[in-house]
Amino acid sequence: SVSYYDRYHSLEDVRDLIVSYILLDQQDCPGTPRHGQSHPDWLILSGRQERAEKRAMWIDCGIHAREWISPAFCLWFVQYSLNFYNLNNDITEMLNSMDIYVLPVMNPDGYKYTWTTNRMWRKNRSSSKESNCVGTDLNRNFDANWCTKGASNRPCDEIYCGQFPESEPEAEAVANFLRSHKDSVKLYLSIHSYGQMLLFPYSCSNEEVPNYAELFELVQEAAMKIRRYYRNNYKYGASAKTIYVAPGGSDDWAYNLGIHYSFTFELEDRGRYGFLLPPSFISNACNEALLALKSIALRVIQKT
Ligand code: 0X9
Ligand code: ZN
Repeated sequence: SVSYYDRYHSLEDVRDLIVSYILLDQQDCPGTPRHGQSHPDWLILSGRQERAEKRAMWIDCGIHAREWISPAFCLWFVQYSLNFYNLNNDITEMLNSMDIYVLPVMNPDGYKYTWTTNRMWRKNRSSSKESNCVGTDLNRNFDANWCTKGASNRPCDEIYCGQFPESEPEAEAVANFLRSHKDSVKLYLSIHSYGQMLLFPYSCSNEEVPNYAELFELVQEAAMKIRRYYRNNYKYGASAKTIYVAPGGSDDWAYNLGIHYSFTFELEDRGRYGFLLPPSFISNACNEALLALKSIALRVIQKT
């Protein structure tokens, strides 16, 4: 009776729901488009309270519609948390030290569209009177050097930045949430595919962030663990140099808001299947990203 996308506050509430959802294994389309409803829905994972002012981390998945491994990762992570809390030391420490906000699909209308109509759709599904073309790239719609080089002001383009920063309800809702939780949220993570990269700001300029060395060490260590445990290579570094210059991204915006541990992961693969990653790859892709996430989050807990 309660929708999966409703907010949950305790691990027990969601266990059955999440487990059955994961078992769908991409055979069915989770989530429904919510036309007319402006807020994406997240869930909160929370363990035992260890100190008065509990820290938090934020993970969003599915900014880009066709990157199906991304929502799968958010759900994988939720299921892992539910199953291994109090069994695995890392996840137990993470959940006891931080509330974890998980947004499984930031772009539900676009995601739905990739299941019904066009598997390669990237943007959301917003329309305007100015153009016949549909959709804004949500990862160009945040207020970080908005709509400069690496984004487009043409509504028909794949990297259309929208009419103004946070013009899209999905981006605005996430930005509002983070603005109102910025004191507790220490770690921001956005999950994309593909390319196998662990990225940190900036992407919106070639400038180095003040804690570049620290962020570099974090992604380097995470990539090293993936190499060691899964024999898979991930590139790592500042986005502008590692992938490309692109303004208006959520990671850069969150960084500038004051969340100085801000990352974007590009999950498997490196291009063989690309966005069409077969279901048989889900477990490996998610497990290696989970390893990277745990590695980074535990370090951030030590530092904050
Ligand atoms: O271009 C993007 O938005 C991301 N790559 S993707 O292929 N998944 O579209 C990279 C995001 C890196 N960070 C920023 N551009 N801020
Ligand atoms: Zn993406």
